[in-house]
Amino acid sequence: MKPVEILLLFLCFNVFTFGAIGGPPTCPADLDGECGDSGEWKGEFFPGIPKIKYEGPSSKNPLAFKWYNAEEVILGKKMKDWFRFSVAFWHTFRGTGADPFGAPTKYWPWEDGTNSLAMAKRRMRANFEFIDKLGVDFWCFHDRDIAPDGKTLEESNANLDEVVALAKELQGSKIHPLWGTAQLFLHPRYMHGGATSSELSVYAYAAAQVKKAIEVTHYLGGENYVFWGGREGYQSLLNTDMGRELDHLARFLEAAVAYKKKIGFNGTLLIEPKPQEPTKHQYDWDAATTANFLRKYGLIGEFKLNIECNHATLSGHSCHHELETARLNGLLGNIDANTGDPQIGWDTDQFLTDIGEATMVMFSVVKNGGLAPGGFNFDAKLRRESTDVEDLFIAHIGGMDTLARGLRNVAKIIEDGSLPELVRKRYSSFDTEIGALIEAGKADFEFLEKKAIEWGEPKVPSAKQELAEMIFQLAL
Ligand code: XUL
Ligand code: CO
Repeated sequence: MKPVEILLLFLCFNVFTFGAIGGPPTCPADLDGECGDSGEWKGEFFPGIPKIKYEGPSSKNPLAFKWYNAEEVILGKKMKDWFRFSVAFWHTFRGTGADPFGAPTKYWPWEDGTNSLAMAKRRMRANFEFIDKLGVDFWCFHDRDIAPDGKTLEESNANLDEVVALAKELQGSKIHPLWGTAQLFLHPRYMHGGATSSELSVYAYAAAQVKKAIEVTHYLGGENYVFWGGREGYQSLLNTDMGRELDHLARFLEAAVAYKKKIGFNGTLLIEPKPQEPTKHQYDWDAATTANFLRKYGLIGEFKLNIECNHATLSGHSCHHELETARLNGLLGNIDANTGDPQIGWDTDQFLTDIGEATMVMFSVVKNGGLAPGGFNFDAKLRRESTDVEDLFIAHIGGMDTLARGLRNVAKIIEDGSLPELVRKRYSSFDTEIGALIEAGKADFEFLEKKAIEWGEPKVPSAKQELAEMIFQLAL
């Protein structure tokens, strides 16, 4: 082993060990931030970063919005109400830049290298300063991102309660979780899954963890609760009873619905489809698979979907396709706003920068009349090589501006009217008496055969795809 590899291994080991066992609250030794005896951070976490303002498209200021203007009304709604942007705690405050080949690259000034309760609280303060300066109203979290695991479930719950009490205080009346969730994938106990584990005691543990996560989401005024089944799937069908696992998943979700109602949590329950990673095959593969699962088990009225764009492309669809599938099934609840890389086959969780993609996304959102009580959660992270604190702001501003441009483009397309007209004309043969009979389910095969003989060979018009693409491009 080369010396540099030994050093990397040593660094990884240290980071993992600190993360796993926690430790006494300490202050960063080598940075300017002031730290009191209690481990509390004094002063700003993001000094020099102002409240981010709208400066318009001619601005060259990286710390200003060029397209997102929160109070501006577009298509009858304020931009902030179309988007309901949310910061993902796990990427922004727990992302280290580590990857399977390399040690962390990000050492934020307020981090002390521990997973202690004191550190969790300091991070929570950084979260709310970030949210305030960015000017958004929502945040999303996993239970174990925000508070350290304890030695027992009771201890983990007590840790969570302590951090959540601080979060509640820091939120004030304006900020809430867009959604909360339980982390059922990191701990080794979940290696076979949570709700679909072959081990009954793990099923029970997962249920207890979700119960608590729903409670704290409710306590914080969360508007939704997410189920992402990262390990609810399989690595091999040879050792898997898929039917039984799917039945267990349905029972688990039924119990979550019952508990939500019992405690008076009115937030929407969301399932977040993803085809694979970390398992070879996840049960919530894509929107259509998940809709079928919900229908089969009689859960369709109790859940909506959280569509993540990078998950959509991993399942071989576009984000727009997944959004439309969800919308047409009455299931579009929330968007995890990110994008992948066409050259990379895994979940890269990048901030969206493609204006064309953002415009397609906003088409679905506008057709859906918005997403509330859902919104856009930036389930997106800085690249490993982006290591300045200001990069956290620049990334979010870029993502917000990209989606804002998408919304403005959809408004232009709707106002111009030629694309909707092209689509209307394409199906206009059905806007007839016989078309109406077909659409009402009143045209049987004998009747249609008679018509086919009467009309002879159909004249089939052009689909005008290139014209549609030209109109779309003109709006970007
Ligand atoms: C993983 C992913 C998760 C969920 C919440 O790909 O998207 O962060 O959004 O567990
Ligand atoms: Co996600």
